[in-house]
Amino acid sequence: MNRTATALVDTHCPYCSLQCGMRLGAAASGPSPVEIVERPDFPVNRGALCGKGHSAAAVLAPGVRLTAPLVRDTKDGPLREADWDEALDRAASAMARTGARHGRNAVGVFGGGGLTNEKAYLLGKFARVALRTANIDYNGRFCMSSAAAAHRNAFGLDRGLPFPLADVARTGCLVLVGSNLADTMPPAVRHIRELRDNGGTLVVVDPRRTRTADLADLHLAPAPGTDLALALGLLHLVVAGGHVDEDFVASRTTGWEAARTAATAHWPERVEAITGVPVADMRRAVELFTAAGSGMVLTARGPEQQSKGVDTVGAWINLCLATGRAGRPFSGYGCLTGQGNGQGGREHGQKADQLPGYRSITDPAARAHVAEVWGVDPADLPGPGVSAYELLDSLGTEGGVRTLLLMGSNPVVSAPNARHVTSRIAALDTLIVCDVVLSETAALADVVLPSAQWAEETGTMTNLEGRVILRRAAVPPAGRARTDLRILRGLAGRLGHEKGFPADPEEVFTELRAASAGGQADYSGIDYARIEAEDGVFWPCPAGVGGGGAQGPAGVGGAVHPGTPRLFLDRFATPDGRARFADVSHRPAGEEPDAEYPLYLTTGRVLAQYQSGAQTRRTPELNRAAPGSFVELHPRLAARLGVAEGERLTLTSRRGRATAPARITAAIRPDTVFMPFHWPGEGRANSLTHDALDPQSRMPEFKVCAVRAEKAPPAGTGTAATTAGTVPVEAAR
Ligand SMILES: Nc1nc2c(c(=O)[nH]1)N[C@H]1C(S)=C(S)[C@@H](COP(=O)(O)OP(=O)(O)OC[C@H]3O[C@@H](n4cnc5c(=O)[nH]c(N)nc54)[C@H](O)[C@@H]3O)O[C@H]1N2
Ligand SMILES: Nc1nc2c(c(=O)[nH]1)N[C@H]1C(S)=C(S)[C@@H](COP(=O)(O)OP(=O)(O)OC[C@H]3O[C@@H](n4cnc5c(=O)[nH]c(N)nc54)[C@H](O)[C@@H]3O)O[C@H]1N2
Ligand code: SF4
Ligand SMILES: [Mo]
Repeated sequence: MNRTATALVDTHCPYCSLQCGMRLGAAASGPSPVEIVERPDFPVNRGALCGKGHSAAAVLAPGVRLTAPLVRDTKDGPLREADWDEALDRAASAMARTGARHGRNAVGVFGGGGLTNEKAYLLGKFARVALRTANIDYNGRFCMSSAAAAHRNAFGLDRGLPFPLADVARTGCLVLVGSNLADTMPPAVRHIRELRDNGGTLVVVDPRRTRTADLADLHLAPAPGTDLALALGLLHLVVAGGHVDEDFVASRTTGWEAARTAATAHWPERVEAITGVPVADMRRAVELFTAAGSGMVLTARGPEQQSKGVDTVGAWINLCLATGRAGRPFSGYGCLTGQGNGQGGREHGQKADQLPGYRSITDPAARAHVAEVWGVDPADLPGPGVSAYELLDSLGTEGGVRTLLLMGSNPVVSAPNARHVTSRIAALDTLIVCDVVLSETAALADVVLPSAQWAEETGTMTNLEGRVILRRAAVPPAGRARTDLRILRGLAGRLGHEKGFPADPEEVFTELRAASAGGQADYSGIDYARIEAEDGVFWPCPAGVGGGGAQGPAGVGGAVHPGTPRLFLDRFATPDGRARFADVSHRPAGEEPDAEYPLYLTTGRVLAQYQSGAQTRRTPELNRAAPGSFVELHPRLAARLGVAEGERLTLTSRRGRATAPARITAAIRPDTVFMPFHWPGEGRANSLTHDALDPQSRMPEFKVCAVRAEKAPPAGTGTAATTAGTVPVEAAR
């Protein structure tokens, strides 16, 4: 098949939630069929791409990606190539067998926030209609579920940013809490530079002085897991300083009295003792935030990936509400979503408790609506299943999931307490993985189905702004790879559902529009042509009144809904239109340092690697920039441990060990060490992390656990810590 792109195709990056616009042309040479060129017109990135976006074409090369289905004949045998019929037959019969033997909920589905809306939608439908299992969840639970829950608690609606990203440049003061966007969303930095040019100020809250913190007027460095106390302390100072916007609180909110009382109990000296942030810095932060007429607080994974992430985000929202910095132009709270489709991926049904259109699976009216679109009896739709970590924790157990279909995640590297998760995966009767590459998790599968990716297929994504955008196929899938939609159709057909699983993305999108119509995330007024014409459309966007309905072309015959770039300006999405304060108080992390494990471990990302690294560790240019794991630590701690720059350090937690070279920097608190989580093997950060979950969002506490550190012998001396159960990339290729 000819894999040369003929015309220039406008599309978006395969990686993070900015979904930077880019243009694909035919590659003049090299293993990849396409070349990435600049697309200056897309408003989010205005032509800029980070190194990951620039180098994304590398993963299209046939030598890098999977090109044929693989199966394993015995549990311990090797993977071998198979034809599609054999691979799909095996996968479908394993699902049917497990369902018949152990009940429908013993078949599980685990999705990903990188999947297109069409894939996420069809995967949810596949679980509920073809498998009829309750047990579907996805890696977005690891990503921003705490912010999602806090959003819904406060505003009645969950969309990452309630305004376009470019609005950031026009606020008075931006507070970034636990976001290192200079590394994780580099093109966003230009909006921050513009903010500074416009006279706005930036406050960054991060236990490390990151490249993002270097851009700030003020950097607060709380101990990991103490943001809740910090936000309450700031609110205390807002009250004490007379900065409460009484009119706003009275006319547009509820619950202020309880929130104020909780803040009163978090006086500044108490908060300094908990967080380590000096009272003077807290005062300065409040001054900056209240000085201008507008302000924004944006959170990312720092405060969210905590066992109290929902309460923590709630406390930051309280700060916005008390000061009237919400529901007004260039003010508000937002969450910087993470994965390419972290937003849309959770709106259309891969989350355990949700149906398409951000509907609740326990709401009878929602069930009736979606069941009608799907042509099934509402009573046949399963109820809510368990959350991502709980699903992984149940694998292979009595009453748990015995056969798992995994699409778009690599939990061997990215799940908390990964040694345990890897052993649970090994206990499955059957693991079926759809992936682009042979990830560490795919390497453990019984059936591996090679999926089309990004430039090889068409589909929509919803970026961090709630902007629905379109990726267009530029080349056919490499080798025998197939789109995930086609894979789902193949599996559904074998499970007796010949109809209802179209493989054409536009057809799936049309059905998604109907399923979402009337829901909170209403896409019914959006279609592919409109997205292309308008550089994306912001949801909610209901179909035109009196038009062809959700099934017809968007808006035909009625007023065309313009989409909703800015939410909440008139009212919040709660029943009474008012935002709700959260009644929250500080509490410790699930695991705090003690005599045996005296240090905080926190984890996160580096610029040149993406997530579990499945894609970016296969990109030579990125591996040169970020070749492996490391442990960041303060010079004082390094001196105490007797470790020099580049020497190997072993971290031990109650769950496992990890070893990586020391990177010594005064930019981190002396009581805290940091590891990026992109690598498997002995440098795997998630061998250490804690599986404490937030009680409401079920988000794991990736950002806080307790470890001890010891200097390790040089590599190759045979006594270094090893990590059982992982497959090095080389071996897995
Ligand atoms: N290069 C790169 N970019 C990415 C990704 C990637 O893997 N690599 N992944 C994408 C995805 S899915 C996501 S979710 C986003 C994540 O984007 P970010 O949230 O920006 O990334 P992280 O590095 O996980 O965490 C951000 C910061 O939180 C800080 N932090 C740690 N503990 C705490 C704490 O207790 N409180 C506070 N306030 N801060 C804390 C860390 O020091 C870190 O600098 O990035 C997206 N973009
Ligand atoms: N310690 C620690 N751990 C963390 C975090 C942290 O901050 N610290 N962050 C967490 C967060 S925020 C996230 S989002 C998770 C992410 O971690 P993962 O869920 O592992 O995400 P990825 O590494 O992006 O894995 C996506 C997989 O899907 C494949 N893929 C890509 N596109 C497609 C497609 O279209 N179809 C199919 N079938 N497959 C595709 C990729 O090749 C890859 O193997 O990690 C979490 N883990
Ligand atoms: S910032 Fe995100 S979307 Fe933009 S090029 Fe980099 S990885 Fe891609
Ligand atoms: Mo994420």
